[in-house]
Amino acid sequence: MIPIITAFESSPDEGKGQARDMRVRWALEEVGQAYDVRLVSFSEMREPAHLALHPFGQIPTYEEGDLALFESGSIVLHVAKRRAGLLPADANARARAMTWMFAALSTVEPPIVELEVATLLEHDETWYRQRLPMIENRIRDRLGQLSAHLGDADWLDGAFSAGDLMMVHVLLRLDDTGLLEEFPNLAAYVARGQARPAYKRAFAAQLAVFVAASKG
Ligand code: GTB
Repeated sequence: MIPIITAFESSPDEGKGQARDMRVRWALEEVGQAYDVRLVSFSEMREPAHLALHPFGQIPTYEEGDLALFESGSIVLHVAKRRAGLLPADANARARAMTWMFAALSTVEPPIVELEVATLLEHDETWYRQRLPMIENRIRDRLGQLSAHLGDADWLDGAFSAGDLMMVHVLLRLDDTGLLEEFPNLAAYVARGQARPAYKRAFAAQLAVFVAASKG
């Protein structure tokens, strides 16, 4: 059965692959699982049919037979458990790969999202200029710790895993901030992720949606 995911009909990231369907597409490509995409508009995301799949009215969702999932982390984990390619066979290494997925989502991503929200929605506030460096420093702290862990290794824990996929996609959200470039080994790590054929296929697929939408 071919799973169906949802993605923005017209992504605000303008095809940069930063919306969270990208990590699901990438995971599906890594394991060689074909998939279909249902594009949704912002108004459709608030309608009962979509809310039945995603209680918070967001993308991505994942449907496969009678299984419906939301949350990109849960979806990537499901995909990684179903097919070989994203989780090691050794039980301890597998648990560590999952730990890195959680680290990406619950330790590294939150201050990055905070920066995006501040930049997009709070830039006219009087306190914005004071708050910005505080958020950036919280991100720097995490990047410094991650950089120290990675050292000169290619991936976070042995072979490329779902943990790296999630971490690379989270770090990509720092595009245009200059923060990643302060940590050359992390910038190289992200570039290694982007060089993977599965990443390129996923990126091209989401870009094609944006290009088609722009042509109207
Ligand atoms: N925790 C959930 C997950 O990991 O799946 C969060 C899902 C989520 O934030 N979805 C966003 C969404 O549906 C899209 S990805 N937002 C619409 C809404 O809440 O109404 C977040 C995102 C959006 C836009 C950009 N961008 O423009 O660069 C990047 C990332």
